[in-house]
Amino acid sequence: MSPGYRQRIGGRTFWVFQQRQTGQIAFNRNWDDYVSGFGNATEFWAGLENIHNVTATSQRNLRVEALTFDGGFYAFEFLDFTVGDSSTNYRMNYSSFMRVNSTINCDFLSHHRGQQFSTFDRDNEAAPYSCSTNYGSGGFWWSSCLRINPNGVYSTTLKPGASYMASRCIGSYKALRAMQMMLQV
Ligand SMILES: [Ca+2]
Repeated sequence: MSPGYRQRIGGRTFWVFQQRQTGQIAFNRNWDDYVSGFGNATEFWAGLENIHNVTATSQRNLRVEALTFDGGFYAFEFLDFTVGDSSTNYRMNYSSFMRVNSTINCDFLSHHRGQQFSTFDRDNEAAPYSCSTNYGSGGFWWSSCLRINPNGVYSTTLKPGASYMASRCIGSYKALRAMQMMLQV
């Protein structure tokens, strides 16, 4: 598994806990993999236990960056992001979307706020079917079901579809070329 890494952006330091840019690592993983983490230096999920631990001592700013196949760059930030421990199924919360630090005014995470984590083998969301199974088999804080799919299927070309690594906020669910999720530390 990968422990993620730290990077500087505009004078701030972020711990990158999710990164995808080639598709060489499959993200259709089970609960245990999402808890402990998986991947290599370029493609990884650092694990819910690690993400929980980083937000357990202090609320963090979440930053999500995305690149599109036509050269677009997007960034989104969220204030006071936390992930609970295993007894909550790693429930996710945040206080507000930070428009000032985001490239566009679109909060894809509000739909997911307060949700437990779910994977294809652990359904903790309210849809009468598995959101994970229906949308690419990745793990996420699925609601019923999504506005963003960071751990969805990686496509090497621009294709439409919510099963891909895609968001409603970016071209209305078109496969993205790269994505990072990180916490300010
Ligand atoms: Ca369900």
